[in-house]
Parts: sequence; C-alpha cells; structure tokens
Amino acid sequence: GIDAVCVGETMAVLTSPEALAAGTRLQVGTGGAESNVAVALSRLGHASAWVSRVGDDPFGRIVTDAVARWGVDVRGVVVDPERPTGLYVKDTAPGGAGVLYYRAGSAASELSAADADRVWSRGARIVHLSGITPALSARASALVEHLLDRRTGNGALRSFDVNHRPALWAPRVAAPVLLDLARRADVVFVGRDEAERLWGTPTAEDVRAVLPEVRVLVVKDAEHGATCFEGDVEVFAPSPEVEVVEAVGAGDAFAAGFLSGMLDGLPAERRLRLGHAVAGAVLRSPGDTLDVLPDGVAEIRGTGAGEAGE
Ligand code: KDG
Repeated sequence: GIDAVCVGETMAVLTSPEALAAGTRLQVGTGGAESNVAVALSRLGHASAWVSRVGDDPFGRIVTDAVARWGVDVRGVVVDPERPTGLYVKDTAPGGAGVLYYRAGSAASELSAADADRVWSRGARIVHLSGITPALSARASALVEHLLDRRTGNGALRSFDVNHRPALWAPRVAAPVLLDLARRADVVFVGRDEAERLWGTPTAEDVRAVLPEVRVLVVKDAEHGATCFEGDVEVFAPSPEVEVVEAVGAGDAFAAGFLSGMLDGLPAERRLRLGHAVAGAVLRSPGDTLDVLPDGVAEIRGTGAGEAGE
C-alpha cells in the first residue's frame, strides 16, 4: 500500500540566477509544497503519491513527469483541458521581486471534494495537506475540509502544514480559516513567526495553547530549532548549522523528514532531527525539492553503520 498521499497544487517554477530584467533567461523547474513532501518521502524510501490537477499544456507535463521521475505515484493527477497549469517566478537574487504567482484560475484551483475519492482510494496511512490549498478557491478549500473530516478516510493520519502564503491571502483573512483547519488535523506543522503573524502567539507554548487538541503539533523556529508537543510532552531539537543557499521548500522537507519518522515509529526527538537533516539538504541547494539524501539520515533512523553493533 501507499504510505502517504499529498494533495495540492504544483506549479512550473521559472527562476533566474540574477534579478529579473528584459532579456533575462529563465529556467523551468517544478515546485509545489505538497508534491515536495511526496518527493522527499519517496527519497526517504516510502511509497508516496501526489493527487492534483494540471493543465493540458507543456508545464503540466513537465511538473507531472518531474514528480514521477522523483519516484512519486502520479496516477491521481487529472489533466484539465480547460485550464492552465499554474506558474510561479522565483526572483530571489538581491534586489529581486521575490516570489510572483501566476496561478489564479489554474487547473489546480478547480480541486474540489469530487477529488476526494482519488485520495482515499490509495488507502494511505497519511494524508498530507497544506494551508495553500484553501487559499486557491472555495472548492479547493472544501476539499481540504472534506479530507480532514474524521468520518472519512478509514483512520488515515491527517497531516497539515499551515503554510500561510501572504501573497495569496492576508493574515487577517487566513488566520481563522487556518486555525480551524489545523484544529481538525492529527499532525500540524507551523512556523513560530508564521503563527505569531496569524494568531498573535509569540512562543511555541502559546501556539500549543491555541491548538491544544492536536495530537502532534510541531512548531518550527527557523535556525533556532523545533518543538514537538504530543499530549503533555514537549520535546525541543535545536537546528543544525546550515549555510543557506535558498530557503524555498525547506519547510516541506522538514515535514517529510518528520512524517518519515512517524511512519517508522521513531520517538519525537529523532523525528525532529530527521526533519532538520532533510530540511538542511534543501536549504543548501537552489531547488525547492530534495535531490539527494543528506548524510546523517541513516544514523538518526538507527539504521546507520555506527548503530550496527547495538
Ligand atoms: O513550500 C514551497 C512552496 O512555497 C513552493 O514550492 C511553491 O507551492 C508553492 C506555493 O504555493 O508557494
């Protein structure tokens, strides 16, 4: 069976090594928060699938082929002949425009509760969602609500990365929606600064206070570390030092490492360390997606050479 199904929009990413200007050459890549998680889980040896919608255009084929090449099952991706694949431009050079979205009216913005069957038919142990999808459209938001509804899905673990994207919706609008969705999930990932911007919760403990019922809550505090709350237990793991090349996708990699640890039944501290290790690999690379497993993963999992004698 499948270990995890990740649901959400993946776009073609257009990047340039220098700030955008007339004549700049752009490179075509692939980026989507949820498919990034699926790819990293596959890299970590789990059976993962990605469910979404793409346009019947070169970009849709490029992103679907890329995710498939990275080892993810893409049979749940529907091609929509009427709408285009979303695009985003990453202009992260100094003085650059940052991230620009061209995704309104995209094929994936038509995701709806009608897509839920393709998610549940995989019988996955984990369904991973993010707060990007409810910002795409009312119907996409309804899909997320439907997938978080405990009356569906045969007890699959619901994982939700809050992933507030200010370019899609203002904090004031997003805050109550994202809090409500997070409350329904079993595993929640949120950035400390993100939670503060949304819910006015400055510390990890403050975040726990607004999400007390979530089974496993992970609050990530950038280069400082991450805290996992599970029942009454609170575990902190400091972030390793990393020379950051480009940060986009690191949160997805963290989620994948942590979820990998959940699938393997690792204790919280090792799950957090695995998240940090996998995120570190994406921080050190210009792409959004995990390419090569970083050193140290086997040791954290307890399958490394150093553990052989134990
Ligand atoms: O988490 C990384 C994502 O932000 C990036 O891959 C693009 O999915 C994306 C989004 O909606 O921002």
